[in-house]
Amino acid sequence: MTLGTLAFLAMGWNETDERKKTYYIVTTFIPAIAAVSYFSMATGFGVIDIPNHDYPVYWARYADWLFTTPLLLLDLALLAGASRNTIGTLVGLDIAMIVTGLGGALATEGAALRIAWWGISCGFFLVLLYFLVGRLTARAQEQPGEVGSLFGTLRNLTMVLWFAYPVVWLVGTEGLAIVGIVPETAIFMVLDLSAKVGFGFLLLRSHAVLDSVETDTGAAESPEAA
Ligand SMILES: *C/C=C(C)/C=C/C=C(C)/C=C/C1=C(C)CCCC1(C)C
Repeated sequence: MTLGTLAFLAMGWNETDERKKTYYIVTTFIPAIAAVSYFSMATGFGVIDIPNHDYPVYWARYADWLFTTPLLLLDLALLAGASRNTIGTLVGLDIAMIVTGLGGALATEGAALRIAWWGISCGFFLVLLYFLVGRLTARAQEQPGEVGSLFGTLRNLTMVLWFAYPVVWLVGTEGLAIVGIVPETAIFMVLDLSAKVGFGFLLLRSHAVLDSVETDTGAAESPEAA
C-alpha cells in the first residue's frame, strides 16, 4: 500500500491540470489510508478482543473502508460526470454499508445477529450497485471518447472485487468461521491491493482519457455555469 501511494504520488507530482489533479489526489489517499490501517493492525492497535467473540475484531479495516470506499466511488463518479446528488447518494449508501458491517463484526449477541447485520449491510450494497450499474453507467456512456469504456472497465473490476468482501466476511471469522483468520486476512489483503492499487493504476495510467471527461457536478446548484 505504501509503494502504491508513492507510485501514485510520483505519477501525479507534475500534473498541472486542476481537474486531473483531483483524480491524483483522490486516488493517492486511498492506498495511503489503507497503509496506515494495515500498520495499526500489524502493531495490534487496530485489533480488539470482544467479550463472547472467538476471534479478535480487526476494527481498523472498517475505519479504512469508511474513507477509502467513498473515495473509490468518487473516482468512478467523477469519471462518469455524475451530479452531486448522485455522488451524495452513493457515498451515503456506502457509509451505511460499512457502518452496519462494523455493527455485525462487533455484535456480541451471537452468530444469528451478526448475520442479520450482514444482511442489512448487503441491502445497502445492492442499492449501491443498482446506482453504479444504472445511473452512473448511463451518465458515463454520454461521455466523449474512451471515457465510457474506461469507466466500464473500472466499474466491472469494482463490482467483481467488492462482491467478494461480503462473501469472505460471511465465511470468515466475523460470520460462520468456516475459513480461519489467516486465510481470511490473506484474501482481504489481495482484495484490498487489487481494489485500491490495481484500480488506481488502471485509472491513472489512462491519463489521456481523463482529459475528455465532462463534469456535471455543479449542475444541481449553479445554472449560471451553462
Ligand atoms: C479497499 C476496500 C474495499 C474496496 C472494501 C470494500 C468492502 C465492501 C464492499 C464490504 C462489504 C460488506 C458487506 C456488503 C456486508 C457486510 C460486511 C462487509 C462490510 C464486508
